[in-house]
Amino acid sequence: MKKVILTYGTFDLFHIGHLNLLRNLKSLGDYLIVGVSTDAFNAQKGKRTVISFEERIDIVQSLKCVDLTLPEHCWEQKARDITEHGVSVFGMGDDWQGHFDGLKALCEVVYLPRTAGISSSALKHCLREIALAG
Ligand code: C2G
Repeated sequence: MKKVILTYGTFDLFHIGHLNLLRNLKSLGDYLIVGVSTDAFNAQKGKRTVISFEERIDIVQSLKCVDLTLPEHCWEQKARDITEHGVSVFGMGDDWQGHFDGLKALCEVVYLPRTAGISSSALKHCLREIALAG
């Protein structure tokens, strides 16, 4: 019986913080499912991405530690995904600490340490600085 792990994210400008999290989540089980936020959902989150959904999900799906990707269309789909895929553990980085404790009724919920010093927002800022410097 495989132990299924589930997480979600935007994964814009994919970086080592994303990879560390996905690797650490995969180490908790045998099968990692990653929901990637669609562009429409990011607009709802108030997040503008540099990389399109199609390219973001393609990058995540290509990772050795990822077994399945699915589009994340809304906040509410998590419970259905957990049930549909027989998820044992739902995990996020600890910047989300406590936000998804309501899912503890369905599966184990873990929040793993974020990788310090890297974020998509910081990368976007660097790109902007480089562009301005010409
Ligand atoms: N992350 C991390 N370390 C970083 C940056 C991000 O561990 N330096 C983690 C975040 O905690 C998150 C995952 O990587 O668990 C994806 O981060 P984002 O792409 O920023 O995802 P977010 O916009 O937080 O969307 O329904 C949940 C949302 O879709 C999460």
